Amino acid sequence: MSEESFVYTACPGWGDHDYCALKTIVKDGKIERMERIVYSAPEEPDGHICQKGCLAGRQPYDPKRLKAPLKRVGERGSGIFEEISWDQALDEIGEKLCKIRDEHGPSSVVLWNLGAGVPAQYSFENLMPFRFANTFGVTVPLGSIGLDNGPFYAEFYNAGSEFPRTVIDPRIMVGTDLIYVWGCNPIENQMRCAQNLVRAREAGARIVDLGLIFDGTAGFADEFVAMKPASDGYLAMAMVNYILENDLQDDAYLLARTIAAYLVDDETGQLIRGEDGGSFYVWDAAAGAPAPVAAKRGAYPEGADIPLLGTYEVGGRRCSTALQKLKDGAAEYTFELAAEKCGISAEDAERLARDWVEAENAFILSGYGLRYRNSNETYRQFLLLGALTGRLGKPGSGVFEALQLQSWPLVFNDLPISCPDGVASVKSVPVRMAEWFARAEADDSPYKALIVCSGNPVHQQPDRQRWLDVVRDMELVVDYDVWLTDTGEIADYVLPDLMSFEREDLITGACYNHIILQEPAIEPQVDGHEPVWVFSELAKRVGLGDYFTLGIPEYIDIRLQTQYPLVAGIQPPVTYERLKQEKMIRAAAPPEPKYTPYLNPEEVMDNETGRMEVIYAEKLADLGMAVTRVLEPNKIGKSATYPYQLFTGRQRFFMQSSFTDDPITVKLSGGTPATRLNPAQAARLGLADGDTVEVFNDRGHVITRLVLDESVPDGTVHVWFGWRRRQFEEGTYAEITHQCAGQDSQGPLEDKWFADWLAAGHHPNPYVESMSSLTGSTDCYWDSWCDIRKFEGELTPNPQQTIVKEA
Ligand SMILES: Nc1nc2c(c(=O)[nH]1)N[C@H]1C(S)=C(S)[C@@H](COP(=O)(O)OP(=O)(O)OC[C@H]3O[C@@H](n4cnc5c(=O)[nH]c(N)nc54)[C@H](O)[C@@H]3O)O[C@H]1N2
Ligand SMILES: Nc1nc2c(c(=O)[nH]1)N[C@H]1C(S)=C(S)[C@@H](COP(=O)(O)OP(=O)(O)OC[C@H]3O[C@@H](n4cnc5c(=O)[nH]c(N)nc54)[C@H](O)[C@@H]3O)O[C@H]1N2
Ligand code: SF4
Ligand SMILES: [Mo]
Repeated sequence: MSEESFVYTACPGWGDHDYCALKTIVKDGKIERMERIVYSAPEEPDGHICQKGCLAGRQPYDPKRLKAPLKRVGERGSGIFEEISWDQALDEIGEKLCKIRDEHGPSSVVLWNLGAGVPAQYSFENLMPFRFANTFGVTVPLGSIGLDNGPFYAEFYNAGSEFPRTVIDPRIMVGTDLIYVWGCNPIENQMRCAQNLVRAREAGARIVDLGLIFDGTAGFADEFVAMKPASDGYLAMAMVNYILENDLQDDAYLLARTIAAYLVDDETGQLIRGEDGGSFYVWDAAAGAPAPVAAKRGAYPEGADIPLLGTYEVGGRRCSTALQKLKDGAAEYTFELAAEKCGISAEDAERLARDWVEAENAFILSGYGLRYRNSNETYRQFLLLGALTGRLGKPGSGVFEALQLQSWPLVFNDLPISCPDGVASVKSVPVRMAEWFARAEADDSPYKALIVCSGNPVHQQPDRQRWLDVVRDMELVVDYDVWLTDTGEIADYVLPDLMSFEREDLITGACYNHIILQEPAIEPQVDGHEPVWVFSELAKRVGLGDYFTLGIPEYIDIRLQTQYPLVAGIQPPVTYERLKQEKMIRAAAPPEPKYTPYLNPEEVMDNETGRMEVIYAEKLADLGMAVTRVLEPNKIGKSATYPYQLFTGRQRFFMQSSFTDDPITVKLSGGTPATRLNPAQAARLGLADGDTVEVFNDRGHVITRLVLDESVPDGTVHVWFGWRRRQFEEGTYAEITHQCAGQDSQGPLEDKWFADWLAAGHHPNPYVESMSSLTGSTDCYWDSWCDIRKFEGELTPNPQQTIVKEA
């Protein structure tokens, strides 16, 4: 009998932001089972594995996997393909790319690469498409725009930087007194968070879930506060008002770490600056005069008595402190208004505010469940609640905005790989989504080819019909995936990638402070290829072969040659060879404290003042948004005929559109997709459990069976996200969800954000600076409204049923 052995694998459910490395147990050349990873001390107890991770080892053997390159033989979208060889596929794609480039220029080729669901997203799955894009000169729609944006906006206007701010170690919650889970569902969606929520509660924390549907986190929490959609800002601002009205803010913290005391010109809305521009001003009550504070977190004048509130006269102009501005702006947000807008009682609103202030230690744990146009400001308001109470960076307290649960952020030397000619010579052309759509929808669209390397845009970037319209007249559509997705169904060529179990790569998602080598667990189960091979072969055929001569070990060594101290400080230095021996190596991260943004009280922020600016974002003054306020959501499609909020949030057994092919996860998810409705609402509409219903708006429809469910609030129609179009009776929710980051959902505020980001010296191209793709947009899937009725017509099953022609 042969022995068991093991390798490490990036979990195919990686895109849930848990970034787990799995221990893959292998025997006789087959995957036996998945186990939790055992890290070296001090992270040892933190490796975990969830139900999806346990099932992941089935996936390589799934009969529905793409087995060989496919070429469309019927009409585009007819779903009729034949299997072809890799040589034929790459030769034909290469030839078409050359022709399109000759006739229309390289930027007529569009590359879509949204790493959200791909393991490991900080890996060759990203780096190789970037290298190809940046040398070929493709157009890059700012692909991930419209995804997970609010926290990035909030951090940019607070601290001037994004990535290190949205990463947080969930273990810091253990030992706190109070946690407001506000707009996310970690118990079902975020296993790292879930296990630490459980530990936090065991250690005495009270957990309150503020949410829309009664989800798994609501069931786990000590209290569920049922919010109306997109209303959260009213409660958050009422809490801000309560704190300032009752003088409950943490003055010492605000003075030291924020611009609360800085003087703002009442008329222009700009901070008062010294003539040289290198300093700002605060009021010195002892001297009865303004006093300068140097830019970049200068010290306050010695002996000065600096008020945080008040209005003063400086050089004949009326000025107020930033905190005074906030106090004035927040005054309209009463608990009564919050009660009316959020659908809770004023007493509850006040109690939530009081508890937040009075708890010794407390967290707001938000995520990505606020996908409304107005939620960028909501995230700013969460930060504000943290800053006012001195909790950003205070051990035992804090605000999680995003669900980017890592440990210490690790940065690798990736630019030489993604930009082989240097940043200045990068050829790919970034275009903001709304602009890309406007051009692509025009009769004389400049875009002739679409290559999808990661992601499933036809399904995830609705509204779907607009994608179909854009793609219809293209000369070439290629999809590189593991499964035949909704996007693959409309492609001309579908190329099978290997799964993470079959390829070598570096796992760098700061998996609890470890750098891990992913080694193939098994031989490829299909005629697929990993991205280093695929892009090297494609590059040869379009005259870029000279850029693609290295192999995986060489690329890994380049990545490891980073100056970033937590990697560069590892002794002896970490190399591919060392990783081959040791498999995992701990970063030079401190054992304590655990990573949280704002941890260092002396930190100088990456903005002009060097202090947190969440109190008053001067840059937004010309739009009247320097002091945050509650914006209205978009409600695109809402009219007298579309009265219901459509909610298509995460499903615990699917990872976006992944895991929707495994019969076990499909069965656990109910077998077929359903629309869920509150029983009282269904009764009013004359609908019964098990009816076939049509959910629709002016963009499209979806037909499913109806399930009555108390956990869905009145006024909401719920369909789980993830199901493929061919799994529905007819249509799909992606038809009714409105286009993300499209023309309807972007305005002056988003434009300003993008402009400010560039003005701060950032690169507009996500293939150079990855977080740039998150700027200048808002999340807005939930701004979709719909109606629902019993379906009694004839079902015409989804036409794009896929048939692979027998060879
Ligand atoms: N209606 C609705 N729409 C949404 C959302 C929602 O909640 N509701 N959520 C939005 C959010 S937050 C996100 S992040 C996006 C997600 O949007 P996407 O990233 O487009 O979603 P995924 O389904 O994860 O797509 C990843 C694709 O990568 C493929 N894949 C998996 N492993 C590999 C691999 O090893 N190699 C290759 N080449 N491909 C692989 C998967 O099969 C899948 O087709 O969706 C957004 N769209
Ligand atoms: N199992 C699984 N896990 C995943 C994913 C997956 O597909 N499957 N996807 C991953 C990705 S890319 C992302 S972005 C995250 C998203 O994870 P989450 O941030 O948790 O997002 P959702 O599940 O979409 O929504 C969470 C909750 O938001 C609440 N909500 C909706 N509207 C409102 C509102 O107006 N106010 C308040 N207070 N609450 C509201 C709903 O009650 C819902 O249960 O999940 C990640 N994890
Ligand atoms: S939490 Fe996510 S990454 Fe971790 S095992 Fe589960 S599916 Fe995989
Ligand atoms: Mo996401």
